[in-house]
Amino acid sequence: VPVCAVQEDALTNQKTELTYPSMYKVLLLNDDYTPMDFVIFILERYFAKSPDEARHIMLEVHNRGSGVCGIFTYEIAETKIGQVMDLAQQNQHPLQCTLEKA
Ligand code: TYC
Repeated sequence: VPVCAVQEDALTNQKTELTYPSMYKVLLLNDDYTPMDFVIFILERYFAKSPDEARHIMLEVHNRGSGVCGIFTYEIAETKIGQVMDLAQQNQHPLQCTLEKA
């Protein structure tokens, strides 16, 4: 794992290697029922995509089965997945969002 800093204890001279956090891709999965405009809205609201970027990613998911919304640390990825799944469920869309180690 790549080291981002070495921490040295002033009294014992004990060195600790601090490593970068693992990163995770958040993926949207295609289905036959979720409206395209809803997926575009999700990408704008939770992943800060421009309208053009959001449409591009949505079409990639629609045509290829999945697409990357962003790359985050584990906790942020899980939070965003929860937000997406909650809004999809509230609107009774079967949209699926998942994560994959980057
Ligand atoms: N396939 C959906 C439709 O034709 C659109 C869609 C795109 C659904 C992306 C989910 O993650 C998704 N309405």
